[in-house]
Amino acid sequence: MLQLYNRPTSTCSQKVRLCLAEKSLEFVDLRVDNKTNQNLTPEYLKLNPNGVVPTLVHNGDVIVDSSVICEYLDETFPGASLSPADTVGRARMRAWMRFAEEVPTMAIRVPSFHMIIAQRFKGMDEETFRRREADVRPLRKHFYRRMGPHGFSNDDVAAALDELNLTLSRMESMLASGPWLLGTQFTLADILVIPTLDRMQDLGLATMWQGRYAHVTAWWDRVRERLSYCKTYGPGSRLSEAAKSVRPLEIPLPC
Ligand SMILES: N[C@@H](CCC(=O)N[C@@H](CS)C(=O)NCC(=O)O)C(=O)O
Repeated sequence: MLQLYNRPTSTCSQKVRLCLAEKSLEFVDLRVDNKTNQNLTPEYLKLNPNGVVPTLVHNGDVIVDSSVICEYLDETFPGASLSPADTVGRARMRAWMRFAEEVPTMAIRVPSFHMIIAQRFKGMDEETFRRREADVRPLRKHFYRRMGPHGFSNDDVAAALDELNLTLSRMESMLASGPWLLGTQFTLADILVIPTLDRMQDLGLATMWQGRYAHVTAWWDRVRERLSYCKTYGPGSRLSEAAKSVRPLEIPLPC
């Protein structure tokens, strides 16, 4: 039995949900609500000491970290393979996966929190924010402290947008020999960046690729035709759905 502790709006959870859908795997969908800090309960921290989603439990074995979970699912279950058959291809895929974790996955958090999530903390003083929201998080304490109750600085937002732009330009080069990031096969390399682009679209940042990166634009159209995309991005999967408003950026988009 596969059990996935996750949140449908979480980009890291979405990577695994996309992977499960691509492999046509059934799973028990266990929702972890971060607004009420369910990811920080002693029970959940026993499963995932980082206090983050997603966490997979497969027949009692606990697997954490979305990229690791995706590779685990692909290796463990038959069906369409999401990894190249040769070792060089797999090495290239893993190099892109590391890049995806280090650059766009980190970067997209900044506008997401700044434009939507930080609204939750409006009116909270710095000391209460640190005590209640930041310092309780094993892995995200300093990220939350850097943001504070008011959102990120314009410099932090600009740096994040610059990294998202770097990601798009790398994708554009790779997709010149597409249709997918590693060529003819749809792989975990594609899966790992889909949630970043979907979030960018949700935040109104799709103009960072539309009309600028033709291969990325065509790739995004192909991605959205996949059944796994439709299954992952149903109602309740977008941050903007539950937001009172989306805070506009005070800086220009990189060009
Ligand atoms: N490297 C981890 C990171 C997971 C992660 O940061 N998850 C976010 C949601 S996308 C989370 O649960 N954050 C909890 C929080 O903000 O306290 C993975 O890929 O699974």
